[in-house]
Amino acid sequence: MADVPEHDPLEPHSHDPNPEPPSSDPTFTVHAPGGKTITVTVDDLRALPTTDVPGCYIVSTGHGTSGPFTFGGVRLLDLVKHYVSEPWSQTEVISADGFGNRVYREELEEVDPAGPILLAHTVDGEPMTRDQGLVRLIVPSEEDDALRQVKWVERIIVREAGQGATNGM
Ligand SMILES: Nc1nc2c(c(=O)[nH]1)N[C@H]1C(S)=C(S)[C@@H](COP(=O)(O)O)O[C@H]1N2
Ligand SMILES: [Mo]
Repeated sequence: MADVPEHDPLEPHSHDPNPEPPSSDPTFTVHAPGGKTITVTVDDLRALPTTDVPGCYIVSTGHGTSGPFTFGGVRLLDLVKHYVSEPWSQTEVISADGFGNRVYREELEEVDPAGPILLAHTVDGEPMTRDQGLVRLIVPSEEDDALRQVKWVERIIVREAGQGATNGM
């Protein structure tokens, strides 16, 4: 896509996982295409409809596979629909330690058989801890070294294709 850099740092790439939460605060921000920024707390997230996705694995060649887990949280599609009214076509989900993923609207609307993409706040029925990644992006279809399972989400930039980098990021 024209607005994505040739070497997109948000596409999955070989990566040494950071074991430590970069901060203790799980609050994150949503950046709408029009420039508006919304602050979202874990309580705000818990107040939205929750989806549970069973049978999720965190597959890492480096340190083995863990799971299966049942992750509970808000579908990323539901979050964007809740907070964004402008046209949009992709999101950038970025952690406080700089790790991140580009997630396209088509991936959110055409749900993979493995399950919908979530912003998880619950694991196996218990509140997720900050050490476990609160708030964590869960991409149930991903089996490539956990390169899309972004822990400690700090900001979600919602973009319309063709829109350049805005919001000062
Ligand atoms: N914020 C953040 N999320 C991340 C990473 C990271 O370095 N920072 N590493 C990824 C990688 S490469 C792996 S293997 C898993 C490790 O997740 P786990 O600690 O739940 O096993 O987190 C993924 N999510
Ligand atoms: Mo990994």
